[in-house]
Amino acid sequence: MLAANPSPSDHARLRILLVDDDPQVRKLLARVLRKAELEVVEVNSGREALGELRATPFDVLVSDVHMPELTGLDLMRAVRAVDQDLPIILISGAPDVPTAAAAVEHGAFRYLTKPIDSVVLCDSVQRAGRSHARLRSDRNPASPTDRRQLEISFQNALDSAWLAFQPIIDARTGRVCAVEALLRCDEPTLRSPPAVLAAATDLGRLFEVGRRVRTLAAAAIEKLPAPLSMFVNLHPYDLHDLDLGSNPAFAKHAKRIVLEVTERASLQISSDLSSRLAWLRQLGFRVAVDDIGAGYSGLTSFAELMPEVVKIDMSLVRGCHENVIKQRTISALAKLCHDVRCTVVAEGVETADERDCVTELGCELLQGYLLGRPVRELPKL
Ligand code: G
Ligand code: MN
Repeated sequence: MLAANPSPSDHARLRILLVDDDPQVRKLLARVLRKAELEVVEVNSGREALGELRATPFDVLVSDVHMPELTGLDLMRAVRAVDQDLPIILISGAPDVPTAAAAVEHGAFRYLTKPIDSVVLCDSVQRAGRSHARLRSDRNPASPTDRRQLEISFQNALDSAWLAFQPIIDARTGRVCAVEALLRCDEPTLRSPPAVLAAATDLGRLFEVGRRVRTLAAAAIEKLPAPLSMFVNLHPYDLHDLDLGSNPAFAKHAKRIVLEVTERASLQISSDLSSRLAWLRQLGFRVAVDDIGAGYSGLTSFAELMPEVVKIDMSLVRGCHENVIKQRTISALAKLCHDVRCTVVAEGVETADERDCVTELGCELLQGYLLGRPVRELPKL
């Protein structure tokens, strides 16, 4: 977790986190910044930077782009998962358009190219620090009580979190072959998973939700009759959380776990993410793209993630037996999936007509109220 509430006003001087794997460049930049009365903490990798950000608040992050392991862009994505506001200044010796575009997309404050002019650097950092202070006071207009209340509600949501399980049925045999684990909690102000995720995002505590879900899922799968699999929902940013593959209790069951990723929040495919996916697959996890065919979802994630499973959104399934366009869409999606040996699940099946229609159109697995509602108990074989 990054330090949740960085407060520049607590510091007379702006605190700058400086990340560069080249010690000479880093020392030089640090000297320039310190001369301008800025407090500088130096680290030589993205990983160390995340550790520092977790421990104490900063006003500005200045990072090199080209670094081994976590690049400046990867670091920026990881920071943005939990902190929308921290100004980030990227520095590159070999600027290129895709990096600049990604920098803009994630709201980098500046993208500076080497050799760095010391006046430009100090000026950018000072302005970034001032804009951070403004952002914070706009966002939290003297309402620490609201924030405190949200923190209490969110903590209660995490503490009371439990999983509901909805069966996924083999259309051919009518048998249960998997369950989807769905987050539920007993916090009255944060009833739905999107509400919990929105609160987590506001508080900069997004990774905590996924970690809690995976802890609960790991415990539940111990009791899930073999060979049933468990589908576990991820927020796209969870793909950047190393805990995903390195939590032993969860990874132990990787072969029985399908990680569902939705395009509800945009998915940033990077080289880092591709290698992360390869690693997760090596551990045995399968990947599903959730909500295909929903208003916001394109086919980008399908192309980029090369999932083992695709879940067709319930908006396409609803009334499909009476709608030729829906039928053609489902049929085309199913064909595309079969061509690349990907399993198709129809979600939100509520009637026998819908069930028969999606089965005929090529969906192998079915999920929906007709076949079983989400319940606390795991199915028995
Ligand atoms: O985005 P995702 O597909 O993970 O969302 C699953 C949600 O859909 C769950 O909250 C679940 O309760 C709900 N759901 C599951 N089956 C049905 C269904 O048949 N009809 C409707 N309306 N909702 C469903
Ligand atoms: Mn899902």
